[in-house]
Amino acid sequence: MKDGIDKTLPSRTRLGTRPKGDPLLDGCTPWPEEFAARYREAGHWRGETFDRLVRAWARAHPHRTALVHGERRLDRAELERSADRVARRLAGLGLRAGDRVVLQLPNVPEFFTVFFALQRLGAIPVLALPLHRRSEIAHLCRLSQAVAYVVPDVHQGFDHRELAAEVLKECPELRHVLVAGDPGAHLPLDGPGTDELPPAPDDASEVALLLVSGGTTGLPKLIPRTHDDYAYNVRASAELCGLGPDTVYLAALPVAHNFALGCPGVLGALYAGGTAVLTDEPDPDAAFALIARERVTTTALVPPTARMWAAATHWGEADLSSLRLLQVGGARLLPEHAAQVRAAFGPVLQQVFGMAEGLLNYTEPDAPEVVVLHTQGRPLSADDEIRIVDEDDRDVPPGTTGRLLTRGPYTLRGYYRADEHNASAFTADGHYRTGDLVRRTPTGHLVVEGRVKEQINRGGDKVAAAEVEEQLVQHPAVLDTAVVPVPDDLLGERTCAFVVPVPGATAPGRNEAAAFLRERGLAPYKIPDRIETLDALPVTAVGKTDKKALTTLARQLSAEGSRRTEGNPRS
Ligand code: OOB
Repeated sequence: MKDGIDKTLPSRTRLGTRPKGDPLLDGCTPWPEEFAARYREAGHWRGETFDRLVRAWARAHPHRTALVHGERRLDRAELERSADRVARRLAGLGLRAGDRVVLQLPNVPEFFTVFFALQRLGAIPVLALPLHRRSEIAHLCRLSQAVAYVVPDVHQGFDHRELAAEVLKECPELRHVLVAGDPGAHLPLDGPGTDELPPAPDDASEVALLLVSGGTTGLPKLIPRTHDDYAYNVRASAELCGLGPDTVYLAALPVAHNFALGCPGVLGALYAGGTAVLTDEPDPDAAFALIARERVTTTALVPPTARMWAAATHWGEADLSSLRLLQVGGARLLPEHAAQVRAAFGPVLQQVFGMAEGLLNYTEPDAPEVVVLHTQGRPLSADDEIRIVDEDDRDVPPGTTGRLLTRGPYTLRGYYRADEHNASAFTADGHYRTGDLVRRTPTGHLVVEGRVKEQINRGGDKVAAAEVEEQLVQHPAVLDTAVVPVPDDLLGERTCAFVVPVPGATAPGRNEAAAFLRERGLAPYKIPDRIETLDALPVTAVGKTDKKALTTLARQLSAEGSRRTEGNPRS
């Protein structure tokens, strides 16, 4: 062993130290060696693997509470033991280092026991969101060639075992479905395993997890995150946010999402020696009771939930005095809404502008009020490189709005197995094109002004227009379609689909379109909120669908719709 790298282990998932031309987890793009060396020298990349981390946490404070869920409490030693048990179970089923496993669990302790079990084996979790359905899951299984899929039994009224049965039919490489809870026709997560585990892989430059991108094209993309880069993401976030042993982090957003997982999230709380409380009920009644009971210090919300919480402080009597940091991100928080949240909770508000692809921006916990209300924060790392450019990739003058490009020690260099998409999603010198329109203030804080990517941000849930269009056009009565955002008071945006019917046919209405898309297995938040019928889609001078014109039209129709509703409250 040299530099913590066990040369006897398969090297196919190593990143960063790879000799030229040696494919890692095939389909990943390593950081060029000069960058990897710089990030190590700077102390960002420390060779920590998540398996070593969970063991170190258990050794340092075995009886400190790691996870709380309802009445269940797991201390750090129990977390490590449960992860080992699941690792032996998975190894007994034949899982090996480098295998991919689609992990679709809600905010329950099993998410982390499975996550760390996979880290123990060097297998790679693909973090599906709880609301993903057949369309997304089958795609993620195929793309990652997953050998196993881990689900809850029933979650929020939805039977994931039935979903898994459908996915199994579509994905021949999927060998096992494991259920946390009543397994039905599948395998229980708790079950017999092997006695002996192989040595844990120890190369931190390997891929530790695959995150799902919000997407802009037809199907979701996967984002490889290495141990080195993600551990840095978590550690630097925890430091900036002032987390420590007294931190009690409430995960009210899905922990499969980067924000609640690692920014600093549950992993940051554990890293700092604190505790994470898991819940799937972000509504103020349930969450406020949990905050009071567990003396929660830190949590992360999307803007619509933050506004609901702020409104609820006016009539609730819960004791929220333990709260020291309220992170809001995932979608634009308007200054007036930021002011409402700050007025309701005090100077604990932090804006976070982040992405699963990497780059994170935070307003500092001690930032002046004007910065917290009016900006989306400053890049986390001194080595985050930011460029703000025009459509020809030329830098815009300081303070001007432009397209945000970035590269750095925790920002991907390429999506997983997506060569063609990568050619346009990155510049030749490795900057990721975020698709966001930003400007930079003299203090270096970014203000998000809009975006150029064809994505609708439904209160933090990302909807790729192209993905919905590709599904909707399969409807027998739909000739053509285009999906655009419409402004919404609560969610910021909702989706509007324009449809052109096949000649002689009647275009589907909203209910029929929704039923059709559900039947095709699309996640519920991607189902269009409005459907409008047109004879033809407007086109630009070069013959492309004119999304700008459609966005304006959708805005007008929705404003007219709400005026009509105001005039006739029963309509
Ligand atoms: C977070 O990650 P994703 O991958 O779901 O979405 C990233 C995109 C950004 O490119 C941007 O378009 C939008 O979401 N976004 C914001 C924002 N935060 C994210 N737009 C305006 N204001 C903000 N504060 O959403 C995410 C990941 C880690 C931490 C926080 C959010």
